[in-house]
Amino acid sequence: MTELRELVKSGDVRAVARAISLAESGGPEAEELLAALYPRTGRAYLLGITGPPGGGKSTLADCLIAHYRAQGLKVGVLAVDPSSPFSGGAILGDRVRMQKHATDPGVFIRSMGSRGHLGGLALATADAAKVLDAAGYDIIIIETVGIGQSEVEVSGQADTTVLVTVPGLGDDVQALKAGVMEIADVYAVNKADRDGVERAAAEIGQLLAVRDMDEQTWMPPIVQTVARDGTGIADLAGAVERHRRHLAEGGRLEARRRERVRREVRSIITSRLDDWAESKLTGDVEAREDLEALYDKKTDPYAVAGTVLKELEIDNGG
Ligand SMILES: Nc1nc2c(ncn2[C@@H]2O[C@H](COP(=O)(O)OP(=O)(O)O)[C@@H](O)[C@H]2O)c(=O)[nH]1
Ligand SMILES: [Mg+2]
Repeated sequence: MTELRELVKSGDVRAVARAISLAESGGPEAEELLAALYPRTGRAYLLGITGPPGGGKSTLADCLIAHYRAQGLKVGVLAVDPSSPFSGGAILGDRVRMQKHATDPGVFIRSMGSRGHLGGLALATADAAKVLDAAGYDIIIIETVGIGQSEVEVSGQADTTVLVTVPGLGDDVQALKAGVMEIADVYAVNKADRDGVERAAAEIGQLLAVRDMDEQTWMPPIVQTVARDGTGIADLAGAVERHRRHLAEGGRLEARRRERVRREVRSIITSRLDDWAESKLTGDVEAREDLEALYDKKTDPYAVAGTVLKELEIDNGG
């Protein structure tokens, strides 16, 4: 374990891969490793790329890898797909899209699929990012599919989040409005080689214009890109850089990171509580008796939950 930790710190690629696998499976060894690495984290910049499937997130990530590599920065990529258990088609696609960097020692690409519940994936992603951070990667790109509310949890893990849209989504802009828009710091209207790019950009602009603003509020830039040929990538990276500088002022980055790690603690607690509740209801003799009584309508769900929760000194909802 000590050896693995030292190898990760030295940036050893195979150790990084092993550490991420360990973090994914969880357990005491993983926690020990992550605890040892935690003080070394905080140097990397976390860049989230989210948006609907097929929007060009992986292709954009590929362009950004090239951009940052040209500046001599080490880049880690976590391609997260909640719908793919490990080696699903989308993840395979991500790999292919970033293939040309596969042999570059300054680039580490990892796919993360759903194991169990989404909260678990979000935690595993955060932990994988910490491993990469401690290993000395300067920029960590986290690609997530962001279409519903639940994905916000995963994409909320970045310092700067780029929301990728494409022309002709139409109604999807309304869906974006519902939740994902809140988390976007930069908009990339990708596939700008297609018709309707101006309209798509204007629609986002209109949605942004109705928000409450003051001088302190960050106005998310809207950048047009063609990830296929790299058009607009410098603009995109420039927009990310401006946001980064905005966060650096007045302790905003620090505040954002504090909130993130606080939420992380909360999801660790929530996920443990969930496991605990499940094991209580399946293993505890009294709880099972209560459940039988519940099935016979002799008690009610709140009463059963209340009895179980007494052990944790958690009151009823009132
Ligand atoms: N026409 C066009 N196609 C693109 C562009 N960017 C990506 N694509 C294509 O869109 C498809 C999906 O891209 P991908 O990066 O896998 O999307 P992801 O699912 O969001 O990661 C691929 O066939 C890409 O080649 C672009 O700017 N213009
Ligand atoms: Mg992808």
